[in-house]
Amino acid sequence: LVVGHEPGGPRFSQYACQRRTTTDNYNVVFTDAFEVLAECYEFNQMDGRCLAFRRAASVLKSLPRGLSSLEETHSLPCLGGHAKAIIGVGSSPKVLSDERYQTLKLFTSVFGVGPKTAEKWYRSGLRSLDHILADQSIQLNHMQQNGFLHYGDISRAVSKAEARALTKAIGETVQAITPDALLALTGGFRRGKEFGHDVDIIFTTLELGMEENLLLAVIKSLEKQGILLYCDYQASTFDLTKLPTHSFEAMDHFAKCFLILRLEASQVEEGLNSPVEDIRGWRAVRVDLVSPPVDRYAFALLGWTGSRQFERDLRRFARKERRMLLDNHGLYDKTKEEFLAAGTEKDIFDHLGLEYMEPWQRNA
Ligand code: TTP
Ligand code: MN
Ligand code: MN
Ligand code: MN
Repeated sequence: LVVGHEPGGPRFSQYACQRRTTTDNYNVVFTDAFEVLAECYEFNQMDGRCLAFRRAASVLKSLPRGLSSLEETHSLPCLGGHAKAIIGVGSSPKVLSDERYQTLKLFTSVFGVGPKTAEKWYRSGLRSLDHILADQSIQLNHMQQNGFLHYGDISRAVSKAEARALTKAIGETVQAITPDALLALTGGFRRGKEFGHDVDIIFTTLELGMEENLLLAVIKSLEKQGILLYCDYQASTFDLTKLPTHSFEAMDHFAKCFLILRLEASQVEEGLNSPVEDIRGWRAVRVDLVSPPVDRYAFALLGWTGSRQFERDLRRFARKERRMLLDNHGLYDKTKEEFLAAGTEKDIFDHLGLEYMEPWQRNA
């Protein structure tokens, strides 16, 4: 592998936002191994190591071909000794067969179950989903109840055709409420992924301040259409005077909802992604809707398009290289002591002095 330098920037920057990363991953064996380890460190709350392996995976995802020798890793950033050892041996991580890892992975696969709850259940000796459902002492919250209720459907991947059908349905619902709206399919599908775990859609009103009402009206309409299986609505806590947050992991403050929707097989040209559900005639799908004020639309769209690693590095790049603070709400220049406005994602890249990356190049 020849590590060259493209004009206009380093090909292998330490920042994911300076590497063009498509969905073609030629090092999936290694990146899978790294991501398993990252997840394992996450379960053990070892955030530094977790991030190190996520970064290492992200670098390999940006390579134009598969690694064929350990020497090739020497010119790459973000690959620590541990990561190189794994590439050298080429073995899959031992934690894969670890009972704790497997159980925490299983528990967190339920919608509404995070690492903390999974850990608590694991410590009390529970090892399977049936154990949890049979345990009278466990109080599941509404979200978790629905996670279990629709587990089979929502643990199966959502196809691009299914995402398109849902975008059409939501688009028509929005249109019926207000013809003046902006709407986009975001998340992994905007990055060109063939499959995802949910469908992320962003929309807003052209009239500033009406966006939250639009989201509430959409939810009401979905309920009326009989396709709303579950809704966790989070009202806006957006405060336009606040500086962008330092922590990436925190959720943004826009009005949003985490839904489970009913998708009819007849809505999807290619049919549903699963034979069983196709015979039944419908499936449940996880859908996220977010409705930012129109003047923040570009920031929110950039933030919700991901990938998570791409977003983390955009923020880190802004902070470390530009003395700027970026999050889903805005961009603040600490030197000029002012917010920088943006009407498009391109404006944000321009403010940061970064070459524009298309959504399909953000699969870091
Ligand atoms: P996800 O839907 O979790 O991830 P994804 O679409 O990249 O992949 P998948 O196919 O597994 O669904 O999140 C999409 C983006 O949304 C991600 O970059 C993080 C961002 N996001 C926010 O910025 N704020 C939020 O409150 C939430 C819930 C997500
Ligand atoms: Mn998604
Ligand atoms: Mn995801
Ligand atoms: Mn999502």
